[in-house]
Order: sequence, then structure tokens, then C-alpha cells
Amino acid sequence: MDITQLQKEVESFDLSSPERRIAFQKRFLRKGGVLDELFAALRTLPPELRKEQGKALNALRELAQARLTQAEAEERHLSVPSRTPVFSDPSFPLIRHEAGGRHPLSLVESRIIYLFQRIGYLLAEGPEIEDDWHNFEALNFEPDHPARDMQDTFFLRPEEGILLRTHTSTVQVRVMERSQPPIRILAPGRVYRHETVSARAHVYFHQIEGLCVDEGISAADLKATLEYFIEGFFGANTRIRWRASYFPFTEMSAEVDVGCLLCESKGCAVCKHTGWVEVLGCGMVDPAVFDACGIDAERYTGFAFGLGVERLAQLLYGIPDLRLFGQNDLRFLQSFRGYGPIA
Ligand code: 2NM
Repeated sequence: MDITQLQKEVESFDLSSPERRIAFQKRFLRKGGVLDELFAALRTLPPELRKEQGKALNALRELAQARLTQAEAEERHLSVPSRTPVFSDPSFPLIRHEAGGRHPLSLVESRIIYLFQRIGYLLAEGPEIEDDWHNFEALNFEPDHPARDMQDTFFLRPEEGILLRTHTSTVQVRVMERSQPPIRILAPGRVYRHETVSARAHVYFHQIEGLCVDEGISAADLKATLEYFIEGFFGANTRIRWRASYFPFTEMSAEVDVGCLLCESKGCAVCKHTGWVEVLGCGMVDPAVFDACGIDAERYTGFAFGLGVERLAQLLYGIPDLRLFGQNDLRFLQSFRGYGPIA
């Protein structure tokens, strides 16, 4: 039987009804059809013809199957998928689906939290609108401490001492009020200060404070914990400098500087030509704070620390102006696109 003739027949066969399609299947695709016979006859051919004839028969069978599939799809009002877009208006503006990114403050916050969660710290949260007791009194601020002034703190209801928290130590106070040691917590959040907005200061910023309280906690624990953190955050070879300091809520207070990352301590605007930048404050919690919060200061000791998220982000990414964090300028934000949850 002539294959070219059969191909023409396959191509022109009327497939418009189910009956016609069954007839088509019987003639070409089923056992006992022409193709089946021709395949069987291959064995009788001389080997040099067998290969070519086999190929031609396979192609014909595929063609028959494709026509049948197409006809059945059309019957169900489904077209066989084509490469032509359903919506094709060449004048229509291209719709770009761009991946978003995380805000640099969120990246830095995650990185800090990750490092402390690894050594057993739990997260704690509290309100941004606070009272004088949690923000100042319990933290051992003297009645006439300058931070308590309207000049430095946003009071919402001055006569009742209702204010916007100036640090997240308020959260630590709330945790100590309602629980007993061992306590190991991290309190991230937004805080407010009455400042003139500039490249270096803002009316709000983000802090992470930590607190560790148990029997026998010493300044050695404080030092080891914070050096672990700084090496994890900035890298193992970061230069670290400890300085004595003062805070109302700690007795033995210290600040930690790292060798300026931006100028490699050669001197620049960020380190004010000293080669060092301050990254955190810390100390051993004053027993007066434990007394105020209902923790037995005879039995327990603890350390606390506070760090500024904007400040660490500035150092890590070399950001020159604090105001960039709050302006949602896409040119700034897009430079962090694609950074993972822990940068
Ligand atoms: C700092 C520096 C030193 C601090 C103290 C406390 C509390 F509530 F336990 F007393 N929370 N955070 C602390 C200590 C914060 O920030 C620069």
C-alpha cells in the first residue's frame, strides 16, 4: 500500500462526528487497521528497506493520532494550547512583576534577633504609649532627670505622666513585674525622643534591648555575651573597645565601641575622626530596679544592654543620613532588593 496515498487519506478524513472518528480509529489506529497490517508486514521486507519503511509508518501513526486528538479537543470546545498569547496588544505597556525587598531596618533587626535567639533569648513586646512609672520611675531615674523634661520626651498627657516610650526598657520592666528569673529576653521596638530632625537624630528610632537575670550572673557573662554578639554581627576580627559609662538603671555601666568599618579606623565623618564608633550601652542591673519590679535583689543579679538598630544599619551598609530610613524613597529601598531575611 502506498504510504503517500495513506497520508493524504489521514489528512483529509472527515472527523466531524463521533461516528466518523471511530471509523478513523478503526481504519488507522486500532489492531487490524491498515497501519497494524503494514507494521506486521515489515518483517517480510528486506532489511535495507525495513528501517525506512518503519520510520515512515511511525510518522504516519503519529499524524493520525494528532489529528484525532485535535478533533476531540475541538469537540469539547477546547483548543489545543497554542503559542499565540490570548491577550496580544503590542501597544499595551509591559506589566513587570518585580520582587520586593525587606527594609534595611527589618534586615538588621532580624540579624540581631537571630544571634540572640541562638543563645536562648526570647522575644518580648510592650506598648509604645507608656506611663512615667514604666519609662522612668521603675528604672531608677531621679525625679529631676533631664530625660523626664518635656524638652526631651513626648508627653501625650503630661498631667498624668502618659508619654511615648523613650526606650524599650519599659518592656523589660513589664516582664520583670510579671515573671521571675531565670529571664533572658530581647525587646525590639520603636522609641521616641523630642529632637530636631537631622542627618544624625530623629524623633523616632528603633532599639533592641536585652535582659538576662538569674542567680550568679556576673559582668563576665555580660562581656562574653556582648562580644559574641559583636563578632557575630560585624565579623570575627572586629576590634572592640570597652569604656566606663553611666545609666540610671545600671550600676557598673559600660559602652562598647568597634573599630570604624567605613574608614578602617583611618578617620571619617562617621567616626568623627576617632577611628571608633559606639554600638551599644550596657551594665549590671541596679538593685533598685529589681526592687521596683518585684525581683529579689539579694538572690538575683543580671545584666542589660541596649542597641540602636539605625546605628547598626548605618555601619553595616554605610548609610550616611538617618532620614533615609523613613522616607520610602524607592532609589534607597531598591538597593536592598533581594537581600534574604538574614542579611
Ligand atoms: C541600655 C544600657 C544599659 C537596660 C536596663 C534595663 C532594665 F530594665 F533591666 F533595667 N533594660 N535595658 C539598659 C542598660 C539599656 O541602653 C543603652
